[in-house]
Amino acid sequence: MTDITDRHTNVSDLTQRVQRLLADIPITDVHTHTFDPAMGSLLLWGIDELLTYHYLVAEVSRARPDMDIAAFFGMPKSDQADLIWNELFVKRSPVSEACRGVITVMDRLGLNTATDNLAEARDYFRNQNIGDYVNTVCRLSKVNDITMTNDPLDPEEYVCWEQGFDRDPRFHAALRLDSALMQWPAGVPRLQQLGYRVTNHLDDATFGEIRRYLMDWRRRLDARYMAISLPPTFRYPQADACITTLIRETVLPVAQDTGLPLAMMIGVKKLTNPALQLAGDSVGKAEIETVERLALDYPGVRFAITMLSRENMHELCIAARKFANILPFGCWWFLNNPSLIREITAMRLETLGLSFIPQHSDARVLDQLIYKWEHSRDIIGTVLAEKYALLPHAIDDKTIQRDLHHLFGTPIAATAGQ
Ligand code: HDL
Ligand code: ZN
Repeated sequence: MTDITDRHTNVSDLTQRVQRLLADIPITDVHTHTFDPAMGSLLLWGIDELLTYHYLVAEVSRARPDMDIAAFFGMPKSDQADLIWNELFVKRSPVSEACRGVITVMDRLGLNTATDNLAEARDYFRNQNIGDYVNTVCRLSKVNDITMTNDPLDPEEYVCWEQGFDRDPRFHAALRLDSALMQWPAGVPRLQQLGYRVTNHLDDATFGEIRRYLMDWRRRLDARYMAISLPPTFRYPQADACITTLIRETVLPVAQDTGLPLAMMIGVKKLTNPALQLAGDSVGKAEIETVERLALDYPGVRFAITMLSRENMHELCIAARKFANILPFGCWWFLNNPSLIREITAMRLETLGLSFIPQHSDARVLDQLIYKWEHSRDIIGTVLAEKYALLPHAIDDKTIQRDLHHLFGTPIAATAGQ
């Protein structure tokens, strides 16, 4: 048995080895809001997009409670960015995770982070072309496989798919279902515009047309999985809930027939503060029994699950121990912070071994891949090294690389039966 001093040396040695090896592991990012560069202005990048990320809008609304948020949203994006830079980075230290992320990106791009203005940063980005810049971001972030969030009902995105484009092999599609199915019948007019003969009535005819929509667009996007975000109040079974009926009658039959995984992101309270727009969503504790019942009733369906409440993450680990068709993934949104990534990763390794996907970036702005993955690799690699250090036998580099490839290199669809 190694004594405490040896153990500490062992941990720091193992941490250095894991981090060194992890730096060369190509990353698969299973959930982002980035887009293939061929999709034009849908892909957000650059300093003004980084600084007006909705996480920072929420934070500047706290720094400036006097500010008229509607007037803020009415400002040109560059003015919004200047205001956020001044309030959160110049007048205050950028210690929040979202602020630190911008600093990390700027620093890795060689930009001065101690500046009181954005002139140098804007000049840098003005001289970038998106094709080369995607390569720069993928090189710095080590991400080589990016899953988008795709919504054919979004008019701007629909045009891209209708016109067709040469796809960048690094960018993969996921068919997002929220606009079609949530707040039923809000999606009906758009589904009808795309030629699907749905009505407001939840009857077999409408179910059949929604299944046709899912099958058509799964194929057109070459989607890796279907995804939907759900409120903490989502329940299954729930006889009188539209969304539960629609998932049962349309999404799950398609998942069963095609083997396409279903990603369910559960626990978001949309527009708790509507004035903040995208920044106005909040979190609520969901019911884990709903996840367990779905996994029990649909053993042939692969459920990739992430939840927004810290308390739900432990329950999800235990549910995943009961059902191999539950795949926990990521530290989502309000959980994507160092203190919680550490806690969640440790509990997952302790309860699930390596049978989970530790992180996704949820990046909305391309450049965020740089910080979201650097910050997460740092923590996840360290927690894994601590677990290795508890084993009495030596762990060689090949073993560490095998485990890291498994944790960071497999897309949701490929992890079936891992
Ligand atoms: O529903 C989702 O996919 C969430 O990730 C939301 O897009 C959220 O606004 C977000 O960006 N979280 O990081
Ligand atoms: Zn997301």
